[in-house]
Amino acid sequence: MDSPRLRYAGRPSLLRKDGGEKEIYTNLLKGFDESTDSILSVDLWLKPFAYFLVYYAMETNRLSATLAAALNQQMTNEAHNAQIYLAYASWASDKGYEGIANFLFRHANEERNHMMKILEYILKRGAKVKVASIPDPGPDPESVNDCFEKVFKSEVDNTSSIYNIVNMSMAEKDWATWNFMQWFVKEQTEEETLALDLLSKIKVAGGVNAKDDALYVLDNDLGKTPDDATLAQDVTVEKP
Ligand code: OFO
Repeated sequence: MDSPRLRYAGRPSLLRKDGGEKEIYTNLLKGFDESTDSILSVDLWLKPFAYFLVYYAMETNRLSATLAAALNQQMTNEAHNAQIYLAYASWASDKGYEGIANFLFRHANEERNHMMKILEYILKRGAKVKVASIPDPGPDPESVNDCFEKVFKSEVDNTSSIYNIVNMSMAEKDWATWNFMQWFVKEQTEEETLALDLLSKIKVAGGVNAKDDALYVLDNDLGKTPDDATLAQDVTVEKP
C-alpha cells in the first residue's frame, strides 16, 4: 500500500471548500490508521493535524436554514409580544389600573423569557442567532375591554406562528425542534385560556361599557391573578 503521506501529501483538493472536506479528511484518517510505515512521523505530526482538520470541517449546525430562519423570526415575535404587554401595562398604569398594569408587566417578562428560550435553543443547535428590530406595539388600547381583546388577538397570532414551526419541524423530521416546540404549544394554550378567562370577567363587569366601580373590582382582582391558567388536561373530577 502507498504511504499515506504519498497518497495525500500536497493535494490541493484537501483545501477545497465545496462541502467535500469531511469525506476527504475522514479518508485521510483512515489512511493513517492503515499505515504501517513511518509510524513516528505520521503519529507525531500528521495524525494530530488531520484530527484538527476533521474537527474544524465537521458540520455542527443541526438546524436547517429554513427552521433557523423561522426560529429567529419567532424570537422577534416573542420580543414583539413583550413590547405589546409593556405598552399596554404602561397605558393601564397611566389610567390608574395598577392591578392590570402589574399583571401585564409580569407577562411582558414572560414573553421576554420565551424569546431567550428560543435564542438559547438556536445557539445550542449550532445555528446562528440573528437579533432583529422589533415592530412597534401599535396604538394604545381604548378601554380595558379593548386592551384584553388585543392581548387575546396577539396570543392567537403567536399561536399560529408556533404551530407553523411545529409543522415545519414535522415535515423535516427534525424531532429535536418538534419536541422543543411542544413546550410553546402548551404555553400558548395556557395564555389563550388566561386571556379568554379575563375577557369573560370583563364582559361580566360590563364589557366596553364597564363602570368605574366594576373596573375597580376587576383591577384588584387582576393584581392577584396567577400567571398560569388551568388547562383542560389538568382538570380532574376532584379539582374541576
Ligand atoms: Fe410567548 O407566549 Fe404568549 O405569546
